[in-house]
Amino acid sequence: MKFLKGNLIGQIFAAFVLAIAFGTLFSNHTHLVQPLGDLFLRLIKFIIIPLILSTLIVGVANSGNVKNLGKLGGKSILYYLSTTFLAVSIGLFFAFVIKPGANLDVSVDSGETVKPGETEGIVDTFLNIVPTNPFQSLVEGSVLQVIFFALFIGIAVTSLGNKGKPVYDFFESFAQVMYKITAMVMKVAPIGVFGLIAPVVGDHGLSILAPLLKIILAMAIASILHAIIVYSIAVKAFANMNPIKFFKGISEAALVGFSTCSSAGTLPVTMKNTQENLGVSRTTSSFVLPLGATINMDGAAIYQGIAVMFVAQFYGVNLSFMELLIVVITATLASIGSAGVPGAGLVMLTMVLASVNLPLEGIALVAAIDRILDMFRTAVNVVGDASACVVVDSKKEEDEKTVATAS
Ligand code: DAS
Repeated sequence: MKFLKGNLIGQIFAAFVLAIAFGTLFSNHTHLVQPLGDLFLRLIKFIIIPLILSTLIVGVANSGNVKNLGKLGGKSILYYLSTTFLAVSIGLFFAFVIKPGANLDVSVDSGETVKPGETEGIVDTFLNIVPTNPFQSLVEGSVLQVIFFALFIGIAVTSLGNKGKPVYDFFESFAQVMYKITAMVMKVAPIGVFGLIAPVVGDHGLSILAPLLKIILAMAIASILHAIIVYSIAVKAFANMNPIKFFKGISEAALVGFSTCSSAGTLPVTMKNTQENLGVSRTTSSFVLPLGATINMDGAAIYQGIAVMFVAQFYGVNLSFMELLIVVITATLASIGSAGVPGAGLVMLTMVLASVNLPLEGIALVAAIDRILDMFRTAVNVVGDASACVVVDSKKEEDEKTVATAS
């Protein structure tokens, strides 16, 4: 047990194993440990808004000018759309190969049809970024509006020069306080992970899982291969980073995302990992990560591809190439309008199924195991956001180097 001392990743893995054992042996009593998981989730959520606000103001003030920020945002969104497009395609491919929905012996309980979810349209998503009352955005925890608010404060602080320095100094020390709190909260992560995972194991006995094991398998394989192939190539090609260093560096956040099913809730850990383990600048991580946690969902996109094929196979529908293309485009765009919270992917699925006229009742087939599929979705979303950070941060340095040598 000595090797676990100070080894947070080891402790979290141990918590996973214990949770699976506890959930299997005491499936009727796992609700007793649920509060431990809920408490941990609340602890990391309370950090999000003050951490994003303080680090982004300081980061933007350090970045120097609006042009830099525009380039940062543009590169981030281009990277997000490219990897999400790839993710849906990979999901469709594995569902076609594994055929999780073919010859499935389960009945659709039509009474359980999931209410069609609404994710914001693209225009509304971008319009809603502008806060009408920044203090309300802070209170309500609207991540994109807080980003917008922090961008303007950071730019104004820079343009004020010495007059803005007191504001800069305040938020600089506030950011340090928030990083310290994040580190303190992470010390209880293993207990939180145990309290989050045990009830899921207890609730999902083999009777529920057995008929749907193929879709869980398809989701797991597609998620792992998407992360290994796409993100390894991206961090190596654009940042010349060793993929092993990348995955090791982001493993804490991936595990927290897997346990909490909330990439927004995992933000403090993702920011901590990308800065401390992957050398990403605070400017990039405090801008790219909150943006990514809201509009970049590669894991959810993989899930769309798999779930649409699953439902089509279950109902014996053969999707045409054009319909598959519509799925890829719809899922890529829908991911922009969904928040990084539990179940976001299921909400997106209603839109993607409707786009190719597949019965929404098919959602009831996967709703029962959505929490397990969401674990894989969220872990990929978190790692995908971190890979965007590494890629965009390195490109930024290269551009700065180019400018420096040119001048
Ligand atoms: N749980 C979502 C997230 O936090 C992912 C999803 O539901 O698709 O990223």
